[in-house]
Amino acid sequence: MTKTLRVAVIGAGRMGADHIQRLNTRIHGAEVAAVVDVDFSRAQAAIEGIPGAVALADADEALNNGDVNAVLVATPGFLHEDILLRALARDIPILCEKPLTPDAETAWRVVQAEQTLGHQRIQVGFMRRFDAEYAALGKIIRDSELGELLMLHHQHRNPTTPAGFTNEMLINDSVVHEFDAIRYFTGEEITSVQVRLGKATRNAPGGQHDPQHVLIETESGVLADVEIYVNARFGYEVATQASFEDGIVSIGGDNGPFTRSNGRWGGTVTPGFEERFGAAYDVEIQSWVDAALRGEIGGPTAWDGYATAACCEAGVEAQKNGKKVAVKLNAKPDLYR
Ligand code: ISE
Repeated sequence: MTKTLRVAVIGAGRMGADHIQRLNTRIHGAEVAAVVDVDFSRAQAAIEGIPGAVALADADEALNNGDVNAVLVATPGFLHEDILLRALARDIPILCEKPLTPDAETAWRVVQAEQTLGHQRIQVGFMRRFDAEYAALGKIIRDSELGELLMLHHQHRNPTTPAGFTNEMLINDSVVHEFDAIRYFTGEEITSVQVRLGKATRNAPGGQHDPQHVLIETESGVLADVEIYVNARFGYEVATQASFEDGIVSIGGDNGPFTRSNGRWGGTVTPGFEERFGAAYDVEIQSWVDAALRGEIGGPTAWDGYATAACCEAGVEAQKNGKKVAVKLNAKPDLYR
């Protein structure tokens, strides 16, 4: 049995570079064996100081490298399908950053390929499931501690958007996290999505309507709403308030340190998602590694990636027509039951 994962990280951009540092310094049972980036100098910079790691310019080279026995995919989503199908053909553990793929049709092809393989190899990088407060709220829901869950109110605010962040990306890149969180909290599929476009900020780049209000329904009728506001300027905030029959639970506020000094009170706002979810990423990657060493996966599946891609597709249609759009899902294969 494999004792150590020798990981090829494909994509050394913002998220890839973060995971390379994590694997190299904080994660047990895994090492960075190779880093691949189309920008070869970026791959070279990423392996600096990592003994035994090689920089490569091509994903195939990494997958055919005998020293590699696992892969972490952190390229832009439109490149995922091809890499995932090749990695599945090698039958090695895969951690794929979200989204699984950018649309339901390609995500379904990945699900089918894994089904043909006959066992689960892909874990999708929905890190919020590994955040301590998310996990605590999930437990309150599953244990029915406060009766039935009735509604979820989500706030998802980013300080600014990177260049090239399109209007569709408010759904595909950002609200995709809430689609996964709602499915995780309720244990149900999402049945419809509606997007309302109200008054917009002058601070959004051309082409983006910001903020947007997303209304979501699940199979049992839990209603959820998301304020997605990606040019909010003040900092980063991902928070949820859950309404139950017997109480209200809030998670995700900035909790301190809270200081009173010099005639003022307050604390600092979290600057970005790396700081907000740094600990969750560590737990997520450790969970992937531990499970992979046992021949399992340790988090969201390719089915979760497919189901959220279908929600995104409905969400982007709803952005355009303002209507409540039904989420279309194929039947869930036995592999994911
Ligand atoms: C980014 O890709 C993320 O995954 C962040 O968690 C999210 O807050 C942001 O909106 C996305 O662009």
